This record gives sequence, structure tokens and C-alpha cells, in this order.
Amino acid sequence: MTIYKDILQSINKGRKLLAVLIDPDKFSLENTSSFIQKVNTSVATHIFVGGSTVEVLMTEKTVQEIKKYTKLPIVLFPGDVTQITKEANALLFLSLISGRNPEYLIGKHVLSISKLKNSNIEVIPTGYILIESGKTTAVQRVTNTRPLPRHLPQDIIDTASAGQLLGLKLIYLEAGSGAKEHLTAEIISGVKKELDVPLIVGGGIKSKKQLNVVFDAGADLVVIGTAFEEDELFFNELRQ
Ligand code: 1GP
Repeated sequence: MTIYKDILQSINKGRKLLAVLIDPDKFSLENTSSFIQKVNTSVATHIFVGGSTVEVLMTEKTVQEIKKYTKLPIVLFPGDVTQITKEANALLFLSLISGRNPEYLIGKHVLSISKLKNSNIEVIPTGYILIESGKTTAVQRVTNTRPLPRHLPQDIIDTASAGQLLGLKLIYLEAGSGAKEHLTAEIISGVKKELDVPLIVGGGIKSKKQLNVVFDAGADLVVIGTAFEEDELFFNELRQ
């Protein structure tokens, strides 16, 4: 469990972590070298790869291409079993604990075993909690689940705590890719207070100021995708 151990060690040292999310469905492979060079010279500590709907084999091709240009850990954040590839360093083995669809609590996991059996990929059990963002997200549509309401922070906190008690090693609070508003400091700090495992937060973070709000509230690792997709100058903004 080296990647997970490194995450724990960084957090113990008070370091904050940033993952750049690459969605193979929206990423142009020809752009890999220049995009990854920007990631390498940024404050990013991880590269996450995944999306809600990705063409079969595209994730593998994308990971293979990214690996040519970086030493950063590449972590799969898969929307589906078909996105699992042994080319990556680690896999977030996601249980969608905000939802009540058994397929995303255990069904897909069973289907993934034949792929995981002969691979060295580090598997990190992760509780994935989708929180409403004002619009229907791709995750909601694909998984056919309802997100947790924002105005019931205690439900969100209890869901995260239950995930931890089930033995999940990471808790990921998700506002949805491209969310209009990122999760509030109240929600993040409320969850963080109850957790011993690292807290990941993502969705709708588009400025350095917002990133700092989310870190200060208690996120250990923040995931940003859309802001980099829309404007690569965002790498410079984070450096300043
Ligand atoms: C989505 O949490 C990630 O799954 C990142 O969201 O694309 O809004 O940065 P954004």
C-alpha cells in the first residue's frame, strides 16, 4: 500500500495534496506531453484518471500515454469496471455510499475481481459520497442514485462515519464535476472532525481562493478537473 501510505505520511506532516483529474473522454491524447509537463511543474501531487462515461480501452491508452511523461502517482477514479487497467499505480475502489444502488455498493466490485486478480495495482477502498449541486450530475444519471442534500450536513457526516466503520480507507466528498458551487466549509469541517482516515474533496473548485477554503476546512486531498480542462493557465494561478 505505498500510495496510501504516502498519503498518510504527507498528512501527518501537515502537507495538503492536490490531484489533477483527467477524464479520458474529454482529454486529447495529442496534448498529453504539454499538459503533463504543466502538471509536473505545478503543485499537483497525484494524477487521477477516470470519468462517468469513457469508451472501452480509452482509459488504458490515456494512462499509458501519461506514464511516458510523469513520475507522479497515477490513480484510477473509475466510473465503471471497463476503466480498470493495471497500467495505473492505484485504484480507488469506490463504494457509492451516498446511494442505495447495490450495483455501486458491491455489484461492480464483484465484476472487477477477474481484472484485479493478476495485477499489482494498489487497491484503496474508498467511500464515495455524492452531494447535491443544484443540477443532475453525470454520476447521478449513470449510477441511478440520489445525492445527499446539502442542507442536511448531519446525514453527510453520519454517512462518512459509517463508511469509516465499514473499513473504508478514504472518504471522498463529491459535489460533481463542474458543480456550480464547491462543498461548503461547514460540510467539509463537519465530516473531517469525525474522521481518522484521509478526506478527499472534489467538484466545482475553480480558483486558488476556493482551493484554500476547501483545504482550510479540512480536506486532505483536493481533486480538480474542469478548471484545468477549461483553461490551462489555471496551473499558473495555483503557482502564484
Ligand atoms: C469530479 O471531483 C471531481 O469527479 C472534480 O470536479 O471537474 O469540478 O473539478 P471538477
